[in-house]
Amino acid sequence: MKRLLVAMTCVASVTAVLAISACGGNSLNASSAAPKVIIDSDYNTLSDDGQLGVMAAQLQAQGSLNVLGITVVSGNQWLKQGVADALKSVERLGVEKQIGVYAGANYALSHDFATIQAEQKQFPGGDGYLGAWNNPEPKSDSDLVAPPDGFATHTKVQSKSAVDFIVDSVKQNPGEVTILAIGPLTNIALATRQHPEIVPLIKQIIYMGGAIDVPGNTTPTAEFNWWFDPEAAKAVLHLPIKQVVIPLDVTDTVKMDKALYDRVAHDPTKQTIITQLFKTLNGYGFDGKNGFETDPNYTTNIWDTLTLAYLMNPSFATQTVDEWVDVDMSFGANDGKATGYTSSPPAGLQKMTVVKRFDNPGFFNFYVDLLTRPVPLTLPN
Ligand SMILES: [Ca+2]
Repeated sequence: MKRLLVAMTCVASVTAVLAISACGGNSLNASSAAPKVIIDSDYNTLSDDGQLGVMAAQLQAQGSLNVLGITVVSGNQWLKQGVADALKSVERLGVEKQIGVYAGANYALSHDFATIQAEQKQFPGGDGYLGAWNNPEPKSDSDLVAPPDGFATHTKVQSKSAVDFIVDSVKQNPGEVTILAIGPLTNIALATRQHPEIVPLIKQIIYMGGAIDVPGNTTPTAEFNWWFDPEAAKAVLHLPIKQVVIPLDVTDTVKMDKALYDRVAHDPTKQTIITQLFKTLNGYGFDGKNGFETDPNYTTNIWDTLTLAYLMNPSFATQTVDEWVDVDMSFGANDGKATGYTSSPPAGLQKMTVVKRFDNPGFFNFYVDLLTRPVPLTLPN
């Protein structure tokens, strides 16, 4: 039934995604069947969160998706920097009047830096990536780093908080809102804690998070998003909401290599500000030295972007497991570690769909297509 509905929105198959103009055209208006989403993100200019933002805006422009707003949380970067990057992102894309940016939580519920330092000292390992905690917290706008093409010039953060926006949006669209949870889960935990009446009204949550049957990244056992705020992750995982997990188990098998990078960065017929920024920000790696432009064998995950692909077309997932998923928040060696139970789960857990493998070639076509379309977009108010 669900597949049928998706088919009617012209994104039924991988190939159909590439033939949108034949069935949807550039209608510029999200149709009533278009999924309504909140992108809850530790946003950045054009790493995986920012890439998802571009892809979602393009889907909105063709009428296939209705992005209600972007709610920002600290994670990859501090909240203030994430908000600045998100504001520029929507302005750059020309969707600043349609997609508002809402500021959320600046700190995890209880996983503070003193705890993190103690954990790192006592239980060393992992990739050393602590996201926002790797950098000083910006205290004012003068501490922010401008995107390569400058800060937003006229787009302001919404006055409503991320938590209030999530609560109000869910109440206004009961049973219709999907949350793409592509950062730490602090905003969602706070919204559902303060307004538990929204829980049965949320359609589904699709996470990028967790490392279930594979090693972690930030620590030997924990994936970054759930590690950053394990208390929030545990709270949200326990909510009786339809949930889909895109963990490291699958994102580790969907890597961008030089050939895929080149399809976005170096197609001479499709150069845009997005493809230029993609090259600037991904071609030289996180350290500005090691990336696709300097090392032909370089690879990277494109984690969050899989959540949007799954929403638009669940058949991108070629292998899934239905299991109960929990996360450790003991502030010990396994803080933020995800565990999947295929039977006999502890009390209070929800069974959810865990994606294990993806249709990589199909997904890569979807990814390249949406990242190389013309910008800026022209959308109606
Ligand atoms: Ca993210």
